[in-house]
Formats: sequence, structure tokens, C-alpha cells
Amino acid sequence: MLEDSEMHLTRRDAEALFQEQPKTGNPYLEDTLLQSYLKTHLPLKVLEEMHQNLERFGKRLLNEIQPLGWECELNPPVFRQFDAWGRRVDHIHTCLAWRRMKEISAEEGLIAEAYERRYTHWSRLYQAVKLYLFSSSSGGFSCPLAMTDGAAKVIESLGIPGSLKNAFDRLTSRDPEMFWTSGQWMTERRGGSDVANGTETVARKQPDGSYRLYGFKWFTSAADSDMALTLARIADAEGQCTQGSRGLSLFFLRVRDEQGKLNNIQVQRLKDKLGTRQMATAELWLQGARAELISAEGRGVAAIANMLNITRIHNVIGAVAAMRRMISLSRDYACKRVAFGKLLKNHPLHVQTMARMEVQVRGAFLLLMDIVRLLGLTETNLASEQEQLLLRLLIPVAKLYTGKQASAVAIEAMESFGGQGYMEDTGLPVILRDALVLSIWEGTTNVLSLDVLRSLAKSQGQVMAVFLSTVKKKLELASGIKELSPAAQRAQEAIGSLQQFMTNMGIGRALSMELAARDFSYSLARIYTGRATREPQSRGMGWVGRDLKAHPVPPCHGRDTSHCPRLLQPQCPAWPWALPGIQ
Ligand code: UCC
Ligand code: FAD
Repeated sequence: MLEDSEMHLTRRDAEALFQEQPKTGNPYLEDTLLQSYLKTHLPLKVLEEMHQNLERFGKRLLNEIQPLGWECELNPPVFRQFDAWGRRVDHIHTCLAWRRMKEISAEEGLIAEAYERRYTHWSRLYQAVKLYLFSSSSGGFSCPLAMTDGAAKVIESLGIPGSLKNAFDRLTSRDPEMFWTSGQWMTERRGGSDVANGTETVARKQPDGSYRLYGFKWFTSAADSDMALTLARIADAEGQCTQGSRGLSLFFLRVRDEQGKLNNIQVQRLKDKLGTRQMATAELWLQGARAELISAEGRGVAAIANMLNITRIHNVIGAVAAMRRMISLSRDYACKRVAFGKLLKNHPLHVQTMARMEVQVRGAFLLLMDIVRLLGLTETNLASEQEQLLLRLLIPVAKLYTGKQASAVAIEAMESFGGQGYMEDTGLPVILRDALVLSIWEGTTNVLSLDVLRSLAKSQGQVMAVFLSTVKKKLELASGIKELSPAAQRAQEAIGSLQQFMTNMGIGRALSMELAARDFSYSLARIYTGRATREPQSRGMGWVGRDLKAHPVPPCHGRDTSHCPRLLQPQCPAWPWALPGIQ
């Protein structure tokens, strides 16, 4: 039996044993890979300006934006269909923090930066870096930003017609009072992947040349947005529509008028989602919504593809950001949490688990940087035809691969916090839930694998030649570096297998490739990512690598590397293909 005084002592001791919360600092300053990438690639003057701004932005993220993001999570949108007197109002109420995110997005030029082009072709990369830093603190606001960027891109690619000038100026504004966000309404009940056969919405021409849209949009995210781009079929004088892809045209519409009244749109309900709960995703009835035709008739899918390619890049940004956030927190936790008498960071097996995640995020990050670099070149007319083809191929490849990576890494990272990782109020489950959608929206993994085939077919094999020569050039560089040459050799072997596979399948015949599309796309992602991670400047493993060096590395197990810590190091012949994770 314990004495009373002893009981008190025991309880006091126990109360002092709080688990220490994982914390991160300025996300820009803590991201050594990002900083080293910028240092290696940017001209000095651009780098200096960006560095200053990013350091400031990082501070703002930490002190102002992260708390707002959490507010958004705690206060999801609320839908009120009727007012107290029974009148239909269809009001989507968003919280103050969400609305503040919109203002901050304008102030920080999160869309404007890409269109002002003050750093010429580096502007896209700079925008992507800011979005990457913003993403996991944004309380879901990176979703409307993706669609806003996509809409601006479509309008720009149409030459900014006079009727859309106001919209373009607002989408790309730095003035919070002016700034608009956009929705992207493509999905209907009959099909979100098969848009060509799933779209039932009809557009009826009005005497003044405008159109009225009638139909039902099944998923419309950020339904509080100011405008949207959407697809519909134009009815002829007899009310008939062309079916399939050739019947689809692209329309611009305002969601509400100046008084805030909905544009003949009824909100059926808000979706009850697993994640992205900070953001309103609605089902909408279009009941004569006034809209403007902005593509050539029947060219709706091709026109909205400009939007898709931008939003898919944003998806990659979101995936890399989610992985980075989880790993940063996990890393900090490993420096605080003790198990079996020592900090987690001193358990080699724990460090190995973290290093494997680190390799995934580093590869994904470098792939992302390469894509936005190519996009910047394309947008400033500096890209060669080969670079444009490569960009077209890499967008679906990166979207489909990093979407899956993000889910796998988020799950693994959650486990690295033990039971705490599963606790709602740590904020960790939010990151996992939000990551899970990354492989569904903006085109599922299979549909994007088929898009990879589309891009191959369209270029009649040219794009594969560009892909292979780009990778081979980098590998030649790596082969000259002693510690990288075994890995470069492995990459060469992977390319050899890929080429053999293409010869056997007959790459031109898309149909015979359908079954292989997903595995083929994964191979492209791994090979291209392996190429990037072999860049000499990005070899180091940072904290994880340093820590690993403190531990003896057992002899290499050759190709059966599933338990070999040596495979965490670039000099291992199996690195990183043997990494577990994405199947
Ligand atoms: O999910 C959505 C929003 C979520 C919220 C935003 C989050 C952003 C990220 C945030 C991060 C935190 S919006 C809905 C997204 N829906 C999709 O992605 C649809 C998935 N389905 C597809 O992608 C299909 O492959 C379709 C719809 C594109 C297939 O359409 P078609 O009409 O059957 O395909 P076609 O006939 O092959 O293509 C028609 C034309 C062709 O051009 P032409 O006629 O000149 O030969 C294609 O080459 O469109 C062209 N095209 C493209 N061009 C099709 N896809 C592309 C492309 N990706 N790039 C360039
Ligand atoms: P389906 O097309 O029915 O797909 C079901 C399964 O079949 C998938 O696994 C798919 O990969 C597979 N599949 C389909 N076709 C093929 C094929 N040819 N070969 C092999 N496999 C195939 N949409 C918008 O337009 N705007 C939005 O704002 C929006 N926001 C969203 C927000 C959230 C949170 C979510 C979850 C979805 C949102 N969507 C939005 C919809 C999203 O884009 C679609 O759900 C997605 O494109 C898939 O379409 P679907 O749901 O019709 O699935």
C-alpha cells in the first residue's frame, strides 16, 4: 500500500511526463533540398531576391498562415439551403480563416507570380516553390488556387479575349479586393473519367449570343468560387446535341452576380467527404445559368486540357508538400521521443524507415522542379519542341506517381509517431486524409496512365526518344562520378528493359499497351526520378544520411535488398529502385 505522500509524488511525476509535441520552424529555411536546388539552378540575382522573399514568406507561414489553416480544419463550410422564412438561399458559409486565405493568396501573388513573369522563365518555378511551401499550411486553400491557375492558363492560351479580360485580371490579381478564384466543373453523375460520354449538360444559345446551361454537376470543389469553367453540349435549333467528345464545348460563367445572387444555379448539397473537409465540394443544378462559350464548338476537351495540365501540376505540388510536412514532423519527433532507453533517431531501423521516406520525397521534389522548369520555358517561348513534348509526357507521369507516393508516405509517417499519429487532435490524420484524394481527383491513376499513352500516340513515338535521350544524358554525367556509377549502371539496365518492353509491345499500337499502361507509367516515373536524384548536387541525405553514417552498415545483400540499410545510400547498386512503397 502506498502512503498518501508517496501517491502524490507518483502522480506529480507522471503529470510531468508529457510527450513533447513535434514542431517545425520556418519551412523554407528548414528545407535544405529546396535551398540547394535553388542555389544550383537559379541565376544569382534571381536567387538573392527569391531567397529574401521566401525567408519572409516562411516566417509568415509559421506565424500567421499555419494557425489559420488549422482554423479552416476546425470550421468546415456550412450549407444553409433556406432562410428562417422558408426562402431558398443556398448559402455556403465559409469561416473567416478561409476567407483570409483568399486575401493572403492575392497578397503573396500565389497566382499572379506565374503570369507577371518578372523572373522570365523562372517565374513558374518560383510560383511553384511558394505554393509548395503554402500547401500544407493552407487549410485546403491550395485546391481553389489550383483551379484558379488553370482557369487563368486557359484564358491566357485563348489570347485573353476582351470579354474575359476582367476575369483574367482578377484571377491574376495581387489585390485581395479584386482577386477571384475559379471552379472547374467537369464531373457529372454518368462519368468523371469518361467526360466525353458522361456530360449531359446542355447549352442553349440566347439571342444576344450568350448561352444558358442546363444540367447537373456532381462534384464542384471550392463552390464558393467567383467563376467556373465548365463543359456542355450545344443544342441545335431542333434541340439536338452531338454526343461524345466532339459534342463538348467549354464555357465560362460567373457563379453569382454583383449582388451575390446565384446565376440560376441551385446547390443540391455539400459532399460528405473523407478529407479536404475545409473546402466546400457541392452538387450543383444548373437551371439556365448564363454562360459564355470560350472554345471552338466541339473543342471543349482540348481547351480544358490546358486547365487539367496546370491543376495536375498543382496536384504534384500538393503531394510533395504533404510528404515533406509529414517527414519534417516525424524527424523532429524522432529527436524527442525516447523508446528502449534512447531517442528514436538513435534506432537504426527507425532511421532506415525515415530515410526511405526521405528518398521518396526527394525524388518527387526533383521531378516537380523539372516539370515547373519546363513549364516556365514553354510559357516564355524558350522551350524546344522536344522540351514541350517531354513536359506533356511528364505531367500525367508525375501526377499519377506522386499521388500514390503521397498516400504511402503519409501512412508510413503516421506510424512513425506511434499511437499519437492516429490521434485526430495532433493534426496528423488531416494530412493523411487530404493526401488520399490526390490519386483520385484530376484524373485517377489508371486514367492518367492512359493519358501517358495518349501523349505517346500523339507524338508518334517522338516523346519516348526525347525521354530516353534526356535520361541518358544525365546518366552519362553520373557514370563519371565514382560513387554514383553503380547506380547509374542500374538505371541503364532499367532503360534497357523499358526499351525491350517497347519493342516487344509495339509502342505505336496503343490498344496493345492498355493493360501495361500503369506499370509502364510507373517505370517512366521511377527512371526519370532516378535520373534527377542522381544529379551530383542532390546526392546528400542531409540529417538522415549524417545520422546513418554513425551506424555501421552491414555488407551489401546484392539485389535482395529489402532489409539492407546500405540501400539508403546512393552508392548502393539497388538505390532507389528497390525501395518499397509504390506498387
Ligand atoms: O477533379 C477535379 C478538381 C479537383 C479539385 C482540384 C484540385 C487540384 C489539386 C490541388 C492540390 C492540393 S476536376 C475534374 C478532373 N477530371 C479529370 O481529370 C478527367 C479525367 N479524364 C481524362 O483526363 C480523360 O482522359 C479525358 C476527359 C481528357 C478524355 O477525353 P476524350 O474527349 O475522350 O479524349 P480525346 O478524344 O482523346 O481528347 C480530346 C482532345 C485531343 O486533342 P485533339 O482532338 O487535338 O487530338 C487530346 O489530345 O483533347 C486532347 N487532350 C489533351 N491535350 C486530352 N487530354 C489532354 C491533356 N492532358 N493534355 C493535352
Ligand atoms: P470513375 O470514372 O467511375 O472511375 C472509377 C474507377 O474506374 C477508377 O478506379 C478509375 O481509375 C477506373 N477507370 C475508369 N475508366 C477507366 C479506364 N478506361 N481504364 C481503366 N480504369 C478506368 N470533379 C470536377 O469536375 N470538379 C471538381 O471540383 C471536383 N472536385 C472533387 C473533389 C473531391 C474531394 C473528389 C473526391 C472528386 C472531385 N471531382 C471533381 C471528381 C473527380 O475528378 C472524379 O471523381 C474523378 O475524375 C473520377 O471520376 P469518377 O468519380 O466518375 O470515377
